Amino acid sequence: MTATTELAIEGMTCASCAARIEKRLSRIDGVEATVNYATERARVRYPESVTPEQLIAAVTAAGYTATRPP
Ligand code: 9UX
Repeated sequence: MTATTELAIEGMTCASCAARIEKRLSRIDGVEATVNYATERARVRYPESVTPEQLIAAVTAAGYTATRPP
């Protein structure tokens, strides 16, 4: 089973930032991510073995801020 979540991303200053975050998230096994620079949102599919906190940590490690909108 997989779940999807949306993350609000802060700190992107060019379109390549979105690609960098996608790559970083995709390094987690089973994760697929699309980051929209214009809307500052990431749409992420992740397996049961992964928690949303891990997704947020990966974005943080890349130098950006991620929060889960309510
Ligand atoms: Mo654009 Mo983002 O040069 O870290 S890739 S600012």
